Amino acid sequence: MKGTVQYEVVDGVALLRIDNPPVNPLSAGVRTGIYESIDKLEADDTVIAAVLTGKGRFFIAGADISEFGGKIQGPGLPEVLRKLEFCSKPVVAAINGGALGGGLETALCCNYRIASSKAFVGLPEVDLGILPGAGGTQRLPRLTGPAEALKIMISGRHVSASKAFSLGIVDQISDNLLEDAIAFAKEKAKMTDQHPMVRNFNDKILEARQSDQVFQEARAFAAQKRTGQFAPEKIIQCVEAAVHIEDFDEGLQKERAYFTECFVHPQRTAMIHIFFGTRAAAKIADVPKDTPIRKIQKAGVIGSGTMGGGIAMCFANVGIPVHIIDQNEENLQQGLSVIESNYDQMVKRGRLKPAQKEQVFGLISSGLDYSALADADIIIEAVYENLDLKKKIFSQLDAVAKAGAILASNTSALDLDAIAAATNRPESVVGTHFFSPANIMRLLEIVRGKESSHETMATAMALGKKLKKVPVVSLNAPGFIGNRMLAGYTTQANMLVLEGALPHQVDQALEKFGMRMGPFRMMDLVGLDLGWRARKLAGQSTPIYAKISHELCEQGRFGQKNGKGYYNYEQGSRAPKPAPENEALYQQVSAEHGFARRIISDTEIVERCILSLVNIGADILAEGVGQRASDLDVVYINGYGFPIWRGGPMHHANTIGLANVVSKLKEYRQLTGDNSFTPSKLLVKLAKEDSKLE
Ligand code: 3H9
Repeated sequence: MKGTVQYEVVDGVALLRIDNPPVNPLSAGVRTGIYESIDKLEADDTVIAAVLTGKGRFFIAGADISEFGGKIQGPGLPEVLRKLEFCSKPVVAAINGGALGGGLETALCCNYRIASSKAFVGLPEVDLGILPGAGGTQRLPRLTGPAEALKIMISGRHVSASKAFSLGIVDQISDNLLEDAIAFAKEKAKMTDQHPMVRNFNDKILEARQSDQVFQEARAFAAQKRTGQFAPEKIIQCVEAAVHIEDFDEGLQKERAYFTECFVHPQRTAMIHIFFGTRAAAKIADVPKDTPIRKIQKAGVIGSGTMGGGIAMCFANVGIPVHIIDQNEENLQQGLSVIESNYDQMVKRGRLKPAQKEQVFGLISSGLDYSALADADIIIEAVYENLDLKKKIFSQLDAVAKAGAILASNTSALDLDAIAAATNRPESVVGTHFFSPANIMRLLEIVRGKESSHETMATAMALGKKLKKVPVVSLNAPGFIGNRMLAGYTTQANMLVLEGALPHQVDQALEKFGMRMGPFRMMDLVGLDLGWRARKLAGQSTPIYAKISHELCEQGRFGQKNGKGYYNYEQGSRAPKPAPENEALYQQVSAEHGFARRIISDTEIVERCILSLVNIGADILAEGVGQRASDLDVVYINGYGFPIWRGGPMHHANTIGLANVVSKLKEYRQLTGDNSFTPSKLLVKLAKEDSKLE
């Protein structure tokens, strides 16, 4: 059984230390250990109280997610917590670090809670498609009141020790945790009164019976932040039960029933797939775990445009000084003022204190001279996409950067190996493809050149995590992972409009499927003129799928930037309004290119767009450009607004069955004559074997 609980008696107090590295989940060995320790301390007359704590960085990170769906060994968590809660001797939770999910629920079954100032708590089950199923939905509202408890559970956010103290979740903060907890336990053991049990705290529950406004607010919050997800409504129903059901144990039973509903729901499988997929994505199969990682203590960024500025903010936000270089003072000042106004916005929204702004902004320096980057540990180039320019920059960087410094390119489209060849250190060159806005978007594609060393790759992955990104590796191939898949998706969206759908219908169908933003809203946001201008500059003809977009640009409709594109936008607003005036143009372009416009169903829209992602994704896997199917899912969820509760496009394909995917692709090839629907060989093979994309 995984995990143990160490038992020691210190001065009449049983000290129970959970030992299940790295994060102390409640695996079978831990549950058994707690259960048996309670028996032991109950039987020992010399023990007057107990302290429960964790070894390492975590108190307890929750139930052991890797056990989900398997056969349960040892006692179940509810049974263990009941034993803990009804222990006849006072139990103090000494929360040494993170207490998440079942970890916080365990602490809530102790009589008292003391936390170190570095500790944090939370009930993030919602991120796994489930709800706190070990009493959290019934106990937390009794301490914080239902409104705060609902916010914590629906957002899944971590709550700092000081905030937890102010909300009444913990009783004390201590920087001398174990000593204080033991002394506190001894003191409490002297009490003759009954020790507090959270189940008996009813004041905040009774107060909440007066009005159901908190539930209305929680439903509005869930609809906005967790669109399409099943668990949030169940969390709300659990808290309604906590408020309205007199008998605490009956409330627990309700919670159990709702927990089971979530547990058997496909969203749970999808979201746990993403939990493990995100962690798997951070690992590179052939790069050993113990590969040395270079320290990144100073960074450089070339280019102070939108991407460069956003990337610089990522470093400053985690305390790494960063120096930005641009080719002239005017660009630099403009770039810095955008960065500063981003920080000012954060201050305005209360996400940053003014003093913190000074501190982070103060970590960003700038200049025109490359020599200032001589002591940087990594330099990221983020200038516009022009291979010759990038090669020139890399050769200059190679000359000034110290030995061992990593040179990275933010290119989204160019050949990294050609860029690396401009240096004498191709082993230290890597792609770091950030997504816009770089300071916000979590996805980071780490592009592996043919000579990028293990050390460079391991360092880039570790840096991604440090910058609070989700790093995913791609080989150096056109479009890498995300944009290559996106091209198939947007091509289909465009073709659907040529064939008879309207942009808002395509957007609505895909948004109903769960995409955060339909493709035409996205194209309007990015700017329709980018492709149009690039093609004009290169003297290229317009591909069929871009014919409508081309005509819109010819009419001066560039998207949000000038208030009209596929949609219309009012001054200063990003809300799309229908643009019926475009419909004649759609009809005209369709007719000119031989399309007889027809009524297209929402099902066809979703299947053609999403299956295109899947089909290209399968080629990416077959070519080894992406390491695993879950990496592609992680890319799509973190970079392209794919709904997490569907587990990403490849998981979605596995869910509907690869044989169905293949037959649908063939059906659409037949219908449209479009060979891009020819099923990927990998899909055909896996469908024949009745297996899955992995
Ligand atoms: C729950 O509690 C249900 C109850 O309400 C009811 C039950 C009846 N289990 O993320 P990291 C692994 S649901 C098993 O890289 P970090 C993780 O896979 C649970 N394994 O580190 C990774 O393994 P590997 C509610 C877990 O420092 C390693 O630990 N709790 C668990 O960046 C390191 O993880 C949650 O939802 C787990 N619970 O972040 C918390 N947690 O090295 C989920 C982690 O082999 N966990 N692992 O790849 C997290 O949010 C983050 O992992 C945490 C650490 C913040 C803890």
